[in-house]
This record gives sequence, structure tokens and C-alpha cells, in this order.
Amino acid sequence: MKIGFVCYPTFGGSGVVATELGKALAEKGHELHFITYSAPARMGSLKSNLFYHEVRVSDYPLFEYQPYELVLTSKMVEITVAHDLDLLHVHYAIPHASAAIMARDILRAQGIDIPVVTTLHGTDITLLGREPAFEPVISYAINRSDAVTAVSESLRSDTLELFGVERSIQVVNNFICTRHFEKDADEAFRKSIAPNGEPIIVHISNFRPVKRVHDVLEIFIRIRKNIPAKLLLVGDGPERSRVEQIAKNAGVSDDVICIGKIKNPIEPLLISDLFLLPSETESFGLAALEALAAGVPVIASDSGGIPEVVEHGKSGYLAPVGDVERMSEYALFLLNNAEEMTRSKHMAKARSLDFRIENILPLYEAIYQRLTFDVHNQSEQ
Ligand code: GMT
Repeated sequence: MKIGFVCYPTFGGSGVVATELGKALAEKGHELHFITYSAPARMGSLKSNLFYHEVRVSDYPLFEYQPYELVLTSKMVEITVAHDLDLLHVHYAIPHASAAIMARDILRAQGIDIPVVTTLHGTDITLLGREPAFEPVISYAINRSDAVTAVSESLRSDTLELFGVERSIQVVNNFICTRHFEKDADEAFRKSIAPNGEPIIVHISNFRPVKRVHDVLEIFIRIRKNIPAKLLLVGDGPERSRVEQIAKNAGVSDDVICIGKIKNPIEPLLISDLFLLPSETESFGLAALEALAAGVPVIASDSGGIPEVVEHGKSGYLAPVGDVERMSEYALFLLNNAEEMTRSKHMAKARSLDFRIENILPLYEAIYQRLTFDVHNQSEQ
């Protein structure tokens, strides 16, 4: 099948999921065309059936705001025709889904029928979706897509509730490629972070307010009062300076290592003992799943889709949003109990296998097959 993929090419979860899915589909023999404004961060080298088409917005002086959505729409039309695509799969509602619906309408006027699959990832619904400025467009795009998927049950029910959507939305969970985690930890890296063998607690995110990185610090400060430990912060974003200041004020700066944005979080995960994700909400929590896959138990908030990924008392522990006291108690419980920690690490790894790509890919392929079959059938009637 020839598939056009539209996503944010960044390190964010939706871009990562789209890129890994696209790469896996290409490996299975499908022809994949990424249509986006820069090469997806996790794309790696191009293969013979993996293509990247750049959406370039020219800087016309009349525009105070450059119309990316229109250029993207035209690019989808162009690539669909040029490469005879069978289907468009867009990740993230804004502006990808609405642009795809317009592209599909333009193509229809040219006698080309192409189905649109929209995958909702979370912030497009739970944060932006609440904005009156976006709501009508998102509702329209969801209702007009040929198939809509959401990455968790929680996101599915949020979407139905927030947008009054009546159509069906299929839950297709996020996934991991297990072979990416079949590596040894880099001992030199571990030693550089924790020279005296201290446990390493890790947090990986885009440091936006929704991640509550200040809670990560509050949890760590409580842990550090009890035992020696290091906090490894991976990523960057608006809250980074604030959390660095909190660490300074609490006198734990020497134990907090901020390494910034990196392409792939696997190396830091492999040297870590615990992952903290105290987010306000997470539609799924891909970072938590990646931690589990590296055998790292997760202490997280029990909000959004996180409980669908991390099982409380098994692969990690969950507490209400903002309950840093309870989260630090759970962390200390694991860090002070070698047996419990070993059990939790095993359960983390085992849990991640439920989300291996081999389980998820066929669900997307089934959706593609159903939609393209419908298109062929309709055109023959
Ligand atoms: O984590 C983020 O804030 C980035 C965002 C994105 O769209 O890239 O992540 C969302 O999509 C991920 C992939 O489906 C989910 O695993 C994240 O839980 C979700 N983030 C939120 O809901 C806050």
C-alpha cells in the first residue's frame, strides 16, 4: 500500500509514534511518504520505500502569519497524485486532520478518492481542543475523517465528551519496538552521572507545564533527604529554568543533571532505576512505556491514560496529581527494597511487551485495508 504520513517531526510523542509506525510499515513492504516541514527526528536513514517530502512555507511579506495549513494541504494533494497514494494517515488533529480533509475534497473534485485516517494523540484534544478557537475545526475534522483512532481509552472518552462526537473512535495504543531496547547499559555513562553508584531517577519530557516538572523536583528533594540519589532530567522546554532554580534553592543542584534534548531516550533509560512522570494529564504516556521497556519502573500520576499503561503496584506506582508526598514514599519504598525493586523491574519489562509493535501494527493495517477496500468497491459500483 502507498501511504502518506503527516506528523509533527519533533521529539514529541505523536511525532515519535508516527515515525516509528511509518518505518515499521515500510519494513513490511508498504511505501511510506512523510509529508512534513522537516525530516522526522527519529526517521534515521531513508530506505528505498521510505520518502520525505518537505512542506516549505515561503515568507511572503503580506502575511503576518504564514499559512502552513494551506501549503500542507497543497503538498498532500501534490504527493497523492504524483505517487498515486492509497491513503493519508495524519497524526494530531491540528492542523493535520483539517488539512487532510481539505486535500481529500480537492482530490475528489479531480476524480481521486483517498481515505483519511486521523490519529488523536492527546494535547490536540485535552489542551488545544478546549480552546474555542479550535473546537469547531477539530470537531469537523474528526467527524469527516474516514477513520479515527485514539491512543488510549481515556483519550477516546475525552474526545467523545469534549466534542460531542457521535462517530466511532477506535483505540489503538501506542507501542514500542522491543529490539531497540535490547542493548546493554553504557556503564561509563552511568558512572559519569552517579560516580558512587547512587540510584538514578530519570524524567524525560518537553518541560511544558502539563508535565509538572516542579513535582519531579519536589519528589526528588524528598528522596534525597533520605538516601543519596541522582536526578537525570532529559529534554527541554519552558519550565527548565524554573526547575533548575528549585534545585538550586533546595541545595540539590549537584545531584540534578539536566542533559537537554536528545534524539533517543534509550541510553538514559538503560542506566536509570526509576522514572518519574507526575503529569497533570497524559493521554497515554509514551515516555512511561519506553521506561517500562527499558526495565525501569514508573512512579506517575494516576491521570488520563497512564493507568492503562502502568499497573499500580506492579510495573510502578500511581498517585493523585500533585501528591508528591505519596509519590516520594513509593519511590523510597522501591529504592530501599532491593527485592521489590527487582520484582518491579521485571514487571515493567513484562508489561511493555503488551505494547510491542507486532501487536499494534496489524490494527492499523486492518483499518487501512478496510478503507481502501471500501474505496475500490465504491468506484466499481
Ligand atoms: O507529551 C507531550 O506533551 C507531547 C505530545 C505530542 O503530541 O507529541 O504527547 C501526546 O502524545 C503522545 C503520543 O501519543 C502521548 O503518549 C502523550 O501522553 C501525549 N501527551 C499528553 O497527553 C500531555
